[in-house]
Amino acid sequence: PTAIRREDYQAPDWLVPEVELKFGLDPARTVVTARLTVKRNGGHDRPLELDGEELELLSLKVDGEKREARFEDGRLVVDLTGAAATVETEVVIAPEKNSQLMGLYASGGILCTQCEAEGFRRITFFPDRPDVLSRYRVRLEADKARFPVLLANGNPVEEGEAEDGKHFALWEDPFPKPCYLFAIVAGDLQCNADRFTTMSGREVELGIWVREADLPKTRLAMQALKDSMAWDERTYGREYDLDRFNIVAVSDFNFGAMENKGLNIFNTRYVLADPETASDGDIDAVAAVVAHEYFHNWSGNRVTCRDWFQLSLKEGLTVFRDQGFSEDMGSAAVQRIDQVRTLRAAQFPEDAGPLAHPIRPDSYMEIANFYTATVYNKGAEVIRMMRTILGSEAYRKGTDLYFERHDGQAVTCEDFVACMEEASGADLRQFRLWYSQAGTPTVRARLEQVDGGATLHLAQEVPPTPGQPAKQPMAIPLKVALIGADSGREIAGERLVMLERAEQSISFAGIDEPAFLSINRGFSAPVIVEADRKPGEIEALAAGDSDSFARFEAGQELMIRDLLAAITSGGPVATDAILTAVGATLRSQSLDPAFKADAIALPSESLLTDKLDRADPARVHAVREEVRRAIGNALKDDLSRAYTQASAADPASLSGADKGLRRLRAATLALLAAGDPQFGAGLAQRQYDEARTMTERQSALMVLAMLGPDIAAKALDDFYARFEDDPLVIDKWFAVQASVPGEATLAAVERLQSQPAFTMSNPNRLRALAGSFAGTPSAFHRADGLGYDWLAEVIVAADKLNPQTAARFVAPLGRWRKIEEGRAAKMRGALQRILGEPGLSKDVFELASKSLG
Ligand code: B3K
Ligand code: ZN
Repeated sequence: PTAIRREDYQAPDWLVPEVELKFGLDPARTVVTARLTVKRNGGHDRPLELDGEELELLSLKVDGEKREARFEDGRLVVDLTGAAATVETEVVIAPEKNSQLMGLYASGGILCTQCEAEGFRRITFFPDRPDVLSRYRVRLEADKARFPVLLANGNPVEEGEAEDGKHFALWEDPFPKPCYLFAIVAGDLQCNADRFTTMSGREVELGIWVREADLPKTRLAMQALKDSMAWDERTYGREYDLDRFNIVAVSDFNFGAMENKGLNIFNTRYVLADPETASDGDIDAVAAVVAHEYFHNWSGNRVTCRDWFQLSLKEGLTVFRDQGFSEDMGSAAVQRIDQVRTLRAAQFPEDAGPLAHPIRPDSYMEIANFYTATVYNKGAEVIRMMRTILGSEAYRKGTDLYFERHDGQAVTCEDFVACMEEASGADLRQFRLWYSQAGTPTVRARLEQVDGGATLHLAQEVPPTPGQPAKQPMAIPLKVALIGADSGREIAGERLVMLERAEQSISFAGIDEPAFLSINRGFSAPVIVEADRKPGEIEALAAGDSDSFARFEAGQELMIRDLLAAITSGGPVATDAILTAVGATLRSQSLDPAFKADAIALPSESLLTDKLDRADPARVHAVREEVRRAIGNALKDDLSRAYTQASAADPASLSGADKGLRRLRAATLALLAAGDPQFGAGLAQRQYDEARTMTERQSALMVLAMLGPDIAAKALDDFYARFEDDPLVIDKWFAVQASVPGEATLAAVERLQSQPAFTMSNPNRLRALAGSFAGTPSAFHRADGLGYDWLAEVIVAADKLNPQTAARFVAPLGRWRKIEEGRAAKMRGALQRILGEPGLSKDVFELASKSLG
């Protein structure tokens, strides 16, 4: 496979202003008739070239005349003489055979589509690129009994009976859109119907379409949808634009959800939720994804991407928008901790490894591989930094200008930054490096104090990444405050420091007491800060930084310091500082429970591994466990008290306060069990038996599973029996067992794999097993390398069915540079074996070959 490069972009040769599609829907054999009005774009004499994949062409007509088809490099080439033409094709596709879940496919008796990024070419011949915008008129015809509901983008215009027990529906979408936003659905679905009145007083009919039995589980998603619509009006001045907004949930889906114009299609996982079957985390994720997809209506659909290198234009911005929504609906401080945790868990390793790429990549073999934490989450951080630098008001002026100027267009990241500059008057020339340079910058900080003043010395370094050996200094916005070492008060209030050179010093006047440095407050920039710390400084900040995010960070820094020291020295851990900090957090009267839960959690094994040079995963696990045990033992009373207090959470309430209590209860239970397994087992079993919510039940089940298979057996059996008919909960049953630390997990995973309930063709189920296993370092990194072999086999087998989902499991094997040489060699061996497989997809080939590097 060859690489496609950003710098090779050329405007489309032909535009397609109008599209008329007719679907004769049948799972085995669907006939798609397409009538494209095409217009020559510019003065050239090149033919029209249409993408197509796995299509059986029945006929081709140009301006009503039959034509012989000609293919070049898999594309249908149509010679045209004039400036415009009508091109008609008739093709056959087989949705029920479509295991890739791209294009038109069947999921549990429902026919649905997924077109982003390049799935539309699996439905009909078309210039499948985001800068070709068309108006669609779509006629669906299908058996009425099997497919009573027929949905497409836009507004319904006609429906009626057809021959042989069939019926039809005609839909029109007045907004020109790229074909990746096209969608249809046919199935036996029921609707949770509601309405929303927009800020200009228009009525919008809302529908969430699911199988009848799932209707009661759509209430939370509907509430999230209405909240999102109101929030986007309030916060960004964005109003919904069609008479209908539909969401459909399907069980087989490659990722979370898809923002098709007026017809979002969701993984059931991000729609169906109630407190008995979904944890608080799941419920929050439903709201965040509903919001995210809804927000795309402006950031992505009304203004779309010129080419796929610009993906972060819509994804970074939309993640930033959904983060803002979650911050406003819940606790902003806790949300920020979660966002940063996700960034560090998923994006920092990507940026430090063989798959590192800028948020606006320069090349790809398979675009599906670039729906990454870098494009999404680092992309969101880049938008956040612009808001920090410009201020909220100028930022809003910038987005207003962007939406107004580019409405109906397919544009670039550069167009967005230009709007920000124009609306604010700021100069973002250097800031643009965030779009082009990969790698997480490291900022070194040292606070120097000499009589009456303090100087902050900063230095930055951006590491080399594949294809980018040398980097320029970035523009890094750092929120900084000085905290009095004795008073604990802010002696220099928070200010924004712009670090723009490789080295820079900033002075603070009137500082006449010893000061501690609170830096990158609120995580103002996605960087790694390495600060020179004075004795007692980090402990003091962990106990009392006035910025709650910085306080959390200081606690983490303290834990990381002591854990890494023990891991590298080979000796026991000095746990005093950790115990003091965790104890103080648990006993605090002022901290809120959700924050406490975050603050007492130890940094993950992966995060510790990332900070080491060639780590031994077994050693990392052992040291971390030793500390968990020490906390559980030494702070048993504090933990028990917090556990009991947290048990007062109202099971019927989804308020931030109650969710926070449940979070603290789970965190304290896990530590109590680490300290005293027998006591923990009893406590967890009781919590399981008495559980009223999935949050309580799942956290208890996880603790039991970690205590050993015998201890967990009863609860695991009960869990399965209780939720047998609920696939999303059975996913948890798989995930819990595949997430148990230790080398014995592989055998459990192999047993789970041969369970009748296991299937590789359902991405949620496969992720529950393989994703959980690969995400559990002490299970995955067995010294004998069998964990790698298992994953490699899964990747190869899954690739034959569904390349996109298979490719998602390659990255864990690519982290070999971080792991001690013995295991690293086995990880490389597994990658090599994958690459030796005949008929590998582009998706897996690209990631496996880059991972070997
Ligand atoms: N835009 C889709 C992602 C499509 C992924 C294609 N491989 C969902 C989202 O980000 O909202
Ligand atoms: Zn998105």
